[in-house]
Order: sequence, then structure tokens, then C-alpha cells
Amino acid sequence: MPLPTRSAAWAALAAHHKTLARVHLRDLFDQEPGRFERFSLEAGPLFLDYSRNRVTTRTLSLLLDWARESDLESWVARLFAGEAVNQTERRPALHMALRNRSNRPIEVAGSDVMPLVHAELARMRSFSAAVRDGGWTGHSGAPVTDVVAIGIGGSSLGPRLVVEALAPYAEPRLRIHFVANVDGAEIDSTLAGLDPARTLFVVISKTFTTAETLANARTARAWYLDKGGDPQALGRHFVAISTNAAKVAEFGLDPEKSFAMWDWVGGRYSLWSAVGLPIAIAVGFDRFAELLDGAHEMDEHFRSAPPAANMPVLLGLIGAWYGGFFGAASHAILPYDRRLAQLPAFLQQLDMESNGKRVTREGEPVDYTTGPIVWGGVGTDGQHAFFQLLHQGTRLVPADFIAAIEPHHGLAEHHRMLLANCLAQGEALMRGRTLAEAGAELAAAGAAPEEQQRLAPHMVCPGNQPSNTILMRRLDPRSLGALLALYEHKVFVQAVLWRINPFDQYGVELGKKLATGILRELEAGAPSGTRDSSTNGLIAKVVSPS
Ligand code: G6Q
Repeated sequence: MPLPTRSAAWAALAAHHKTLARVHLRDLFDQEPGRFERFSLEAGPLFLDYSRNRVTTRTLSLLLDWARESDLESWVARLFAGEAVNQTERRPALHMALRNRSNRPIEVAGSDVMPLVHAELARMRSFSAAVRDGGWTGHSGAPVTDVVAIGIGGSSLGPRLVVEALAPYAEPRLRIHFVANVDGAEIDSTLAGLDPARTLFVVISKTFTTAETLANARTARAWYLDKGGDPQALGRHFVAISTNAAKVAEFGLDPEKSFAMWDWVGGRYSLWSAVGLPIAIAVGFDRFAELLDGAHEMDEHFRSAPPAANMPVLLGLIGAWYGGFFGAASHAILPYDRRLAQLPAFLQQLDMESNGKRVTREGEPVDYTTGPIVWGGVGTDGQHAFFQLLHQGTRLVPADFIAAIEPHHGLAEHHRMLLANCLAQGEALMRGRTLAEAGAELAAAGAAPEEQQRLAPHMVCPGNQPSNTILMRRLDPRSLGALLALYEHKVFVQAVLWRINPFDQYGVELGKKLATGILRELEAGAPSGTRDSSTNGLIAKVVSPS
């Protein structure tokens, strides 16, 4: 398949961009009173307003041509059919099977994986229930009070986000901790104050070879044994989630009692599997199942809604429009919800590890930009920090605002203020403030004409910054499941537009490999001298600080 930049759709979009780049969002709103109705839609528990984007009906029709020329519909069908859409690793990417709540069989290499999925979900249900009701006890017969989930990247970010987001549903008797970083400060501070007789470690690693996770798991095991834990009862305090039974056994755990993962699910897409065990323990299996329900609803929407009314497709197309034609380098995630504080980090991995690629599926270098830098933070905090650049900086930064209409707490006034800020920021970014408006504001405040002239230019906000607003009724398991699946599919749509494989991560693996070599040199206490002068010099400095 030729590069998208050679396609008719790309040429048409480039020509259209020349006209639209000069148009202000204010004018689009002034010209089209029905813009909000035309450019908004509902999918399951989510509502999306995408009217504050620099698009017209014509833009969307050209973007949809790009999707057609990229064979988007057939790629979606291949994804759901379990074809090896991860071509480099020759694997399907079937995270949708983990949350397939229909009776539809899903096959991998000719065999239905749904019985495997259901069996593992049933084990999660009984295990999480036992931990929650105190039936699962430690070596001394005491119930578990603290669960420490050890894992990194895809084996940590998803469960961590969901546990924090669904805290209002959590069992208060249980504390869930996450340890990802190999920095000893993390596990050291987590273990301080825990009672080994009441602590359960959930070691999550698809490969069970990840250096950081194994180092943390070994430290946890040594801590448990040092504090008088019974070596025979290791299995009551450690449970593994992995595809690698041999390595689990090497660690000292019974693979039969471990939870399975499958190589047809990528790490960053795995929170819906037993990787989500900390979630099921925290909020209960029924809530976990609601999370799956919400994701499944979004899967069905993505699979069946026409592209022009398909939420992940629209978000993907509009994001690619800014990257490809406006030179936007980043995309901001702005949840107006304290409980979604981990969402930017989760989406950073999902998007940047998936679409941070520079060759096509066929290995040909691309001549256009691919995945954006994803970043962000919660509102209203961000308004008092980085929002300044969005309002008056020189870069185009598309953003997603995300909020729940009803809070879980009873502080109605706080919630109204939060939502008012969320809606106001989107409006301010879209409209901006003209020189005349700035002057008028100063005049109204009683400023003298010279003062108005002096200050007004500094108060101008160009506006025209695009944003989406995603609203849900409540941040509940179903809405959260739909939200995360929405972004998973958006990332897939963009990968198809850019002709790249979103499911491998060879870049990440290069870093892991080099760290292993340098670790050997640090352990030997001397640089091998075989690297570049910077790496050699830094190794020498670490080995002999003086
Ligand atoms: C995710 C990535 C990566 C992975 C971690 C942990 O898609 O591949 O973030 O999840 O490196 O890997 P393990 O689960 O194998 O320990």
C-alpha cells in the first residue's frame, strides 16, 4: 500500500488546509448556529463534543476519504477477526476478546479463545472474593489487609489508573499499593509499615523476565522471609500473573495457581485480563465486570457504527488532521476529575508506545509525522500552571477535556465550580481574546487610555486552539471501561491512517537490552571502555564517584 502522502485524499486535505488554516473557530461558530448538534455524538455512556475543532463538514468528508483509502473498515474487521494485525510479531491483538460479553466466539489460529477467557475470569472472581471477604488468609491465618501489585508499564499503568479512578467503589478494609520502578525508594517506602502476615503480593509480568519487576518481586520475597514469613506458605502471599509458567516456577510459585495471560494481548492493552486482578480485589468482581461491559459497548460501537458517526474513528481522524497538516506535535489530556490523575500517564503509554513508529507495516520509512507527544494533567490544577502556554504560547496544542456530570461526593458547589472551569477553558481556548476585547476590558476596569494601549497586547489570546470534550454521567466502571476502549481504538485508527503497526515496541526493547549490559559493568565495578566516551565516562563516575 503506498504512503498516505501519495494518496488523492492527502492532496485534497493539503489543499483544503490552506483555506481552513486562515479561518478562526469563532467564525465557524458564528457561521453555523447548529455546529454543536452537528459535531457531537453519543456512544454508550460517553458523550463527545467535537465541534470545537478546526474542521468543517468538508474537512470531515475529506478525512473520511483518507480513512477509506487506508482501508480502515477492513482493518477493523481484521482486528476483530483475530488476524495477525501485529505483523512484526505475527500475532493478533485481541484485547476485545477479554471483554467480549456476547456469545460470539473469537478465534485465534482456528480455535475459540472465549472458553479460556471465561475460565480465567471465573478464577479471578473467586480469588478476589476470597481476598475481599477474608477467606483468603496468610500463613498465620490472618486476612489480607494490603495488596502490593508489582509490575511495570503495561503491567501496572492500567490497573493503577482504574483502582484510583474507582476508589469510591473500593472495599475500605483493603489497601492496594503499586510498585513499578526499580528505584529502591519505591518498594522500600511501600513495605515500610506493612505486616507480612497480612500482605499479598500480586506479581504481574507477561514475560516474567522484566528486570525491574523481578528485582522488586525478589526484594518483596526476601522481606517476607526476613520478617518471619513461612517459606512453605509463599503461595499464600504471592500470586503471579504471566504467560511464562517456567519462570513463575523458577521464582518459587506454583504455575497452576497463577493467572494466565496470552500472547495475543499486548501489555498496554491487558488491564482487562487477570492483569486487572488488583482492580477486582479493590472494587469487587461485579464492578470489574461492569468495566468490561463498558469496554465491550465501545467495541461494538467501533465495529458497527458508520465511520462518520464512529467516536474512535472521528477522534483518530481529527487528531491525525492536526499532526499531518497543522504541524501539531502534541496532544493534551485534561481530565477535570482528580480520580483520573493517572489517565495522562496511561494514555501516554498507550498512544506513544503504540504509534511512536517511523516505518510502515512493510518497513518503509514514513515521510510524515506519526504519533503525537501525549501529555496532560488534571484541571483545575493545570489552569494554574501549564495552561498559560495553551492560551498564549506559539504552538497549536489540541486537547481533550474529560469530565463527569455527577460527582461521587456530596459537595455540589465544588462540582459546579469544577465543571464551570472545564467548560470555560474549552471556550477560552476556542474563542481567545482579541485586542479590542482586551482594550474594552481595561477600559471597563477604569484604566487610562495609555495604560490600555500598554497592556492590551499582552492580554491578547489568539484562541483557535482546538479541543474535544468527553462527558459521562458519572465516573463509574462502565463509563471508565468505555473511555479506555475509546482511546485504544482511536490509537488503532491512527495507526491504520499512518500505515504503521501499533502493537510492537522494538524501541522499548533496545533500552532494556542496553541496561542489562551496563548493569554488568556496574556490578564488575569498572567500565568496559567499549562504549562511547559519554557512556564510558558516566559508568566510571558512578563506579568511582570521587
Ligand atoms: C506494553 C509494553 C511494556 C510492558 C512492560 C512489562 O505494551 O510492552 O510496557 O508491559 O515492559 O512487561 P512484562 O509484563 O513482560 O513484565
